[in-house]
Amino acid sequence: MASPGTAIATTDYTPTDVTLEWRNGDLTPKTFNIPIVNDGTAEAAETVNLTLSKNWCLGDLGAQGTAVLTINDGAAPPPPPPPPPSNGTLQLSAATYAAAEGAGTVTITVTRTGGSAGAVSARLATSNGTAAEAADYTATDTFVTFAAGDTTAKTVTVPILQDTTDEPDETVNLTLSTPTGGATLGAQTSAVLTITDDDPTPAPPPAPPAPPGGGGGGGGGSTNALMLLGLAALLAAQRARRVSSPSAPAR
Ligand SMILES: [Ca+2]
Ligand SMILES: [Ca+2]
Ligand SMILES: [Ca+2]
Repeated sequence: MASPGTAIATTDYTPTDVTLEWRNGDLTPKTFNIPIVNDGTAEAAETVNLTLSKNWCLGDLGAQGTAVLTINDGAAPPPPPPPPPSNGTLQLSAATYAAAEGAGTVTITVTRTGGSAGAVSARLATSNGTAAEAADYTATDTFVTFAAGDTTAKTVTVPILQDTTDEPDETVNLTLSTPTGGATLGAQTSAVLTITDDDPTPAPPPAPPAPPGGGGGGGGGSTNALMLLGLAALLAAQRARRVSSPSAPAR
């Protein structure tokens, strides 16, 4: 006889209760079928209890009077194999960084995504763009490391050097390379750091003085005043001559 374990009669199997009969002298094993029902539901394996009981006979039941039938679910697809552990992808957090010339330092960030298996690292190095190492910034070349299981972003500090020169904004190239420990590099392996100048543009030099005598037209007011004074002196002299002429002694 089949009775429910965790399986449900009719839903998971057809209830079965059969009588097995051996005639006198018959030693052949007997079989019977229990119909299994596919309910189309994804579920755990279920059980049906089988019990052998004595109906009418002269013989005795053996020790194995019960058994458990396990119905494995046929609806659930096999679980996908677990993905292989990933050691992660390392890359810069941005394509551009910026810092004022007087900032002192700028912080560059490296991220680890997509996995954290094992300890990994990658090399971050600076190189001259239009900025000059030692004059505008301090060259930096270091390995950024992540411990096993560590996905916290890491930072690298690049020193920025102040000066008093008025100049255009300058650039430093940042490059992430040489992944170790099974890590891979992401798309953002290079970036540009811009150092913005903070020095004022010098005042233009004073205009050169106008040449003496004037070149015509553009003479200043002082020149005109000198000319007027000269003219006045000339007129005064002529008037003096006219006054003195009639008083000359007659011949
Ligand atoms: Ca500079
Ligand atoms: Ca400066
Ligand atoms: Ca400067």
